[in-house]
Amino acid sequence: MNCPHAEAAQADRNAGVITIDPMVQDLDGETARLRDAGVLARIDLLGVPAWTVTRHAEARQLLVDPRLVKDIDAWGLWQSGVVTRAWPLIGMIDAGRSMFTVDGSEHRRLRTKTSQALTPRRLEAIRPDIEKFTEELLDALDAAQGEDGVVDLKAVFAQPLPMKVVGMLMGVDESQHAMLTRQYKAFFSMLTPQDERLSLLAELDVFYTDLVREKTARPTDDLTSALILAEEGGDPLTEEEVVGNLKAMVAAGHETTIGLVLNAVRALLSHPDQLRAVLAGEIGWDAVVEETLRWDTPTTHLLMRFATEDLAVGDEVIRKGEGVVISYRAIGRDTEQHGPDADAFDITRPTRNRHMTFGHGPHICPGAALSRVEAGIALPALFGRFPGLRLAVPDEEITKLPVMTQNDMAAFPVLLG
Ligand code: STR
Repeated sequence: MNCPHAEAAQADRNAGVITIDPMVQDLDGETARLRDAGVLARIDLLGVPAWTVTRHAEARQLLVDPRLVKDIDAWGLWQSGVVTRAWPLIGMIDAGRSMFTVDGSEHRRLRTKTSQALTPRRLEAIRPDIEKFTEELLDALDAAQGEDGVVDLKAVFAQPLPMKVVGMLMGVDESQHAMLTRQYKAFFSMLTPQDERLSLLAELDVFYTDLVREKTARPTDDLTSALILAEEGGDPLTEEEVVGNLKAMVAAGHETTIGLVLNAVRALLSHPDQLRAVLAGEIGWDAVVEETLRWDTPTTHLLMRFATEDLAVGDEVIRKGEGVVISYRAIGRDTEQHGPDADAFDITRPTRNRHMTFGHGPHICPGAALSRVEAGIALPALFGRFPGLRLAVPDEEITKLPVMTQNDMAAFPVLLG
């Protein structure tokens, strides 16, 4: 580029680009910078440029716009070979054919059975199982206290609970839960070398394919078997599609609910007046769950959608082939949606149920009701058993994991009281 105007324009553009920190050293600062950059912000994801949407209203529009699709083949940088499987975030997008990666009528075909299995009414049937898992893990917490009384609420409680629930739902044997937990931890961490990430994804594909074949031969009453079985006169999913849905369910069901439970506990412990009001029954646990989802969403950034034609949003234009991220943390802190104190945690906030953390439109989280049931059981049970629960370290010492898309803590050391 030797034209000075073009150079200046390029510099301007670079100046407006926000580099997303893979080490997550200042999540709130980064979220504020994204919001300040406008409705649409230009971001850099490990060297790859993308747009991100930082506002509730505009995200809501874009999430129902059929000109934005999940198909990676619509991405200019993928078509041209600039982005390849060597990019550390590729597993967040190129995740196989499933309800997570397909749109339109094919998407409905891939998703219907799963969403039907996860309605609030259907979930009532597994409530007793979730309660039982919760009680067992509370016993385990009690038993895991060290000499100093410290126990990691993440490792012993918040992490195993969602894995047990999604494992039961999908028919994944308990003996595999530790392996899956380890693999997903490595998958999401930016410290994992990319060749290792690609080989663990390949291993997971083998694991899930074997499971689907086993369920094909001997169907049981889990959702994996239901996904395999064709409806009468229906159009059955292919093996690849069942595998895709199964891995999306296990990854999503496991990872995000850990964050929801831990972030809620953390918010309550650092807002003791609000904890007191909840324990006194003045306000429901549902308020805690919704406000946590808004204020400290488990999903910081959701990758990615691609424009199939030029799209005008506010005073910017997303060009055909460009990638769009949805920045749920920024969206949860939108002052236009939640008021000037959007950065404050407040379970009495009138807009607490009007967050968009589960997304919107055709891809809206099919597990939303399940995560609400899980957190709605886990939180009261935890504080009921250990009313004196408190952090074992100052709140500032809780560190985030180096994960770009998810809002994950390394550990959550507590004293049970
Ligand atoms: C992880 C890798 C994989 O094998 C399959 C999927 C598909 C579903 C994705 C998941 C991913 C990452 C976490 C996601 C989940 C859907 C919901 C969850 C994005 C890419 C969220 O964090 C909201």
